[in-house]
Amino acid sequence: MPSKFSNLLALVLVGVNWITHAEALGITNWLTLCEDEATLQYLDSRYPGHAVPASAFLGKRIGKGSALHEYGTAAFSEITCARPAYLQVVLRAGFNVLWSDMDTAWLTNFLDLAPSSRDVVMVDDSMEEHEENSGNICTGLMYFTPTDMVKSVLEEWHRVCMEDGSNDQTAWNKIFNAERRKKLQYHIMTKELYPNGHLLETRRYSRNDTLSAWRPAWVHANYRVGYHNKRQFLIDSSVWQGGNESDKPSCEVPDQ
Ligand SMILES: [Mn+2]
Repeated sequence: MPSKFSNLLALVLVGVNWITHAEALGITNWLTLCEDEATLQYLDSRYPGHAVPASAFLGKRIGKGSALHEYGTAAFSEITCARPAYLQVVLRAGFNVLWSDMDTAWLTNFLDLAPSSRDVVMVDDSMEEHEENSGNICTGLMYFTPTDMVKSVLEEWHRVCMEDGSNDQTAWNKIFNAERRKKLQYHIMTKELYPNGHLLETRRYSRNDTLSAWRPAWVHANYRVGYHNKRQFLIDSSVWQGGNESDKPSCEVPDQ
């Protein structure tokens, strides 16, 4: 039976799946943020120049050990609340920044579809028919422009996330729904193009189903936890290009 740690390391194959799809779309200007040493080494050896340790963004190590990946733990909160801090580094340097979870497969380049000249472009994570009404933004895909408004929102996002001990998505929706919605220039992508993982499952989506008129721009393996569940969902959706079990990291790098 594979160890728990081995299954955590195997999540890197879900990341490899994302990278394979992005490269197939001709996207080259991506960085993957690595929150543990084993993942960093594995991805750096295969995609030199693209793998960056989280500490390079934050100036310190955060979290420790396998608790990093366990939803609901304090270490997970620390990691998930770090997201606005990562984004701030890029925005302060004057660049637009697009965040994508790696438990996704891009079938179209988001930047070919997203409107420009918005503070933020987002996707919805609800089962509501109209994405504008849900109040449940998915923080797994967000595109920011470095405006003063955005920088101040991200500061608030980080503070509220840490204060509430919640996760990045709960904190984002709390501030977005409360007040920011009125001030931000935002756009929410249509659910037909950016459905969540639950909706995909409900519709039994498969990319190989040539009879289906439905052509989502991404597949997001959310609404399920862990390597095996996410990988199986991506296989069922006919978008798995993350390689075989035997490709997963074999050496376990202990935490410093
Ligand atoms: Mn995700």
